[in-house]
Amino acid sequence: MGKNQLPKDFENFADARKEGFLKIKNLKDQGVKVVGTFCTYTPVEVIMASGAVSVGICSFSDETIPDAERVLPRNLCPLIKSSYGFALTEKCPYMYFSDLLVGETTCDGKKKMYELLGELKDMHVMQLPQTQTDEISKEMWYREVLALKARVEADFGVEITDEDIRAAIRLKNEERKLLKELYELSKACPPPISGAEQLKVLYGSQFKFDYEAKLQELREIIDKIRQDYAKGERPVPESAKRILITGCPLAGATEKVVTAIEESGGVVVGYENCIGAKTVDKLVDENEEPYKALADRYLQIGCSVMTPDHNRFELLERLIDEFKVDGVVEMTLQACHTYAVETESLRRVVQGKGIPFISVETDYSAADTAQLKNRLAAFLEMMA
Ligand code: BJ8
Repeated sequence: MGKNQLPKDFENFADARKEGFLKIKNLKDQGVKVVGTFCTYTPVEVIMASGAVSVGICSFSDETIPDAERVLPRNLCPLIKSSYGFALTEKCPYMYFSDLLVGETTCDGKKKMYELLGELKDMHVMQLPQTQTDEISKEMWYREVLALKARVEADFGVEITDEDIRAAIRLKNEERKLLKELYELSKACPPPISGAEQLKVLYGSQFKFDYEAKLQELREIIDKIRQDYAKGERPVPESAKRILITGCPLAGATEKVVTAIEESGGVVVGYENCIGAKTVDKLVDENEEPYKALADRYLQIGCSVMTPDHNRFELLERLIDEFKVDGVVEMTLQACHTYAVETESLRRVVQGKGIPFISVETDYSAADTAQLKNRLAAFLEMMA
């Protein structure tokens, strides 16, 4: 298939969240259980192994923030307000159809919001340690993974066998390998796809619930991109400055950051955040005891809620080298203290590699779109 097919394929992923609404309703009608999740630390393989479907809850728009602010303080991260607002208003079909919500004690705002959310929906909170290397934290997280298994089994009246969990781990690993293969295409100079296109696939793939079909679609889109590039298609100019994005989760309203970069002569080659490399960079060990392997892999995710947060910096430095990055843009959400405080350590790491760095703070409104555009355009111009 030729180049003309690709934009349609990207749109197919971009539309996945909306199209998933109907699919999730159909699954519910067939008696399939739905589990809503909020964070990359959730070991979704446990949910998959129970026969339930896991889905990321809507939290990327300002639509429901005024409703949330009737209960929550205004000076709170928009992601937390947005998720809670979607539960209050029942405007997120994924939240509405969820039989169970699973959250983790990540940042303070989120864990306190979960207490209120638990009044509206069935909620299971995993106690996430705040450090990643000591034996007590590892043991605690392992027990939390087992507690999730017990909760899902009890709520859904199923028994997760060893075979079930191993199969779920294999399937999720296959998805990780394909997503990684996809974003690693952007190691090429110039990259074969824009950052906006990469984001469509990374974000949209979360809302495709038929795993076999999803893996097939990912395989096809990767092959098409490769073929077009081999034929000489160069949709991104060689002169575009190669940008790596890091920071808070980015999608929906905050895509304005990607747009601002790519309309100012840059190209986003990678995402070191929860929409990108952070979630897929490492596989779960298929040869270990499954719950131990899950606990080990998930606890090592780099995030500013951990102290210290070496794993974030290790991944970031690796991506800077592998993707020949010209500049790093950090996006933090308003009132996200852990990322905002970590910005200084991050700045030192990035500048230590001799790479320009900028951190921009935003929210889910469109009010700062022009200002973001000016700041990021100036950042890119400085690199020219
Ligand atoms: S693994 S990044 S999804 S915690 S909600 S910390 S923005 S103040 S989202 Fe996150 Fe898991 Fe980490 Fe990823 Fe800040 Fe807002 Fe808290 Fe947030």
